Amino acid sequence: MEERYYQKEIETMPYEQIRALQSEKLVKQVQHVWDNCPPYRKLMEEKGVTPADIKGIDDLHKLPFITKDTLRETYPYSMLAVPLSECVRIQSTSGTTGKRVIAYYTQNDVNLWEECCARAIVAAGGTKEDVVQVCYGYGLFTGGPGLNGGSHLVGSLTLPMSSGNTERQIQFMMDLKSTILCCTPSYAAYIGESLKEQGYKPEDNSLKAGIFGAEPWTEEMRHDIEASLGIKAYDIYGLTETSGPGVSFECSEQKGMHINEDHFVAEIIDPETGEVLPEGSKGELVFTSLDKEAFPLLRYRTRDICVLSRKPCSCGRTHVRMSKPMGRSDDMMIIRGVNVFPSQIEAVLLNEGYAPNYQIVVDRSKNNDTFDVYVELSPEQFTDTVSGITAREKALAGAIRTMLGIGPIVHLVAPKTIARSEGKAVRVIDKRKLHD
Ligand code: DLL
Repeated sequence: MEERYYQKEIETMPYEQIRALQSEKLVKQVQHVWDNCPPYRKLMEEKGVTPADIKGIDDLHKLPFITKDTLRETYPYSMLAVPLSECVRIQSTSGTTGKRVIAYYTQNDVNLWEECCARAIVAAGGTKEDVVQVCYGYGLFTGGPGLNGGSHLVGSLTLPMSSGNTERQIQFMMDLKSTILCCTPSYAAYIGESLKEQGYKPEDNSLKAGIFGAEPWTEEMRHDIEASLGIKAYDIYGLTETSGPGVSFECSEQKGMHINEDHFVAEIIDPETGEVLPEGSKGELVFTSLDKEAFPLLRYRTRDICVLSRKPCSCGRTHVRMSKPMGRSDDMMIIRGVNVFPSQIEAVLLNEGYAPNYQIVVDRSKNNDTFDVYVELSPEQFTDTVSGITAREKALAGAIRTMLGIGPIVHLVAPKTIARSEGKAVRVIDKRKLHD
């Protein structure tokens, strides 16, 4: 199949030209942030850097990092760098109230974000003849809105399904002959299983491709999904802080995701020292957004661990490729596509009158994440009847669902039965094998 591009000139631009473009944009972006974003100006001042020190991309390492904590501390307006009246949209990460990160967008920011998603859709074979079924969540999560906007730009017929209601997903998929499916890989696997349960064979649907991301997934899972749906499955990456999905995406070669380097500069750093590592090293991914107006993060530490490669790609795209994220340098888990911090669960426990003696166990069964929370009862609570305990388990699961958007199975256990550790408490047991 001949490779197609959404913006060929940019996507296949020679490396030297991309770097020149990045340098030009970086100088302007640093000035914009210095002039309009007091929290970042303060960070620059603390590091003794001014816009005059940044003459191009080679000076990037002089700038201070931004972390999720920086963003939380400055909630709710955080790194906003334009008047609110210039903003047309917010999106937000999941998180404890008051600790969410809110990302702001001008109309231009939305346009560029949607273009990135359009590049991903075209790389997966999308055209205006396609029917794109978007079953990422809509709302504050960026998955639905991002792919929805990209699909519009490509001119495809867009089905804004959002996630859930699998029966309806399947009905629309069959009746409207969807050709491209966009959702988390775990939901894609679930849809595949549901189709099989309903007696459909992979060739009964019209799907040709899937664009799956927002959570880690293995090559093995890719093969399972491809076999169950009869499609080619493409990876897509992004995060709310950098606008959402479409920061990088897979092409037909499927050996890493091309980062849209006209908009984002990627660096790999040592998560302990912050030192920039050479190409090919494994480390924490850091992004600088070159064009974002409202929320222009410079050197944002993603906490995702991966490797960058500049090896030429057979698809003709010249933009650097990132490996699938291989882990995180913080304690965030992604369960059924939702970002979960143990501290959020702890906050619910304390709020509901439990002591913070708990353990979270995550596993994967039939391509679906399982999520169990074991919580110790206090000796007073332990005198409850069995039915009383069952009711408490349900109530606690409900409270956690309200906080996270996904519910665990809660197991209330006898006092002092969760192993104590001498050092850091082992709060999370993640049994999923997500990396080869
Ligand atoms: O997950 C944006 C997105 C939506 C990406 C739809 C792709 C598709 P957040 O909720 O802010 O944004 O979560 C960002 O999710 O730092 C990674 O740890 C993880 N992540 C995102 N894409 C992938 C992927 C969206 N393809 C966090 N593979 C990131 C592995 C991913 N992890």
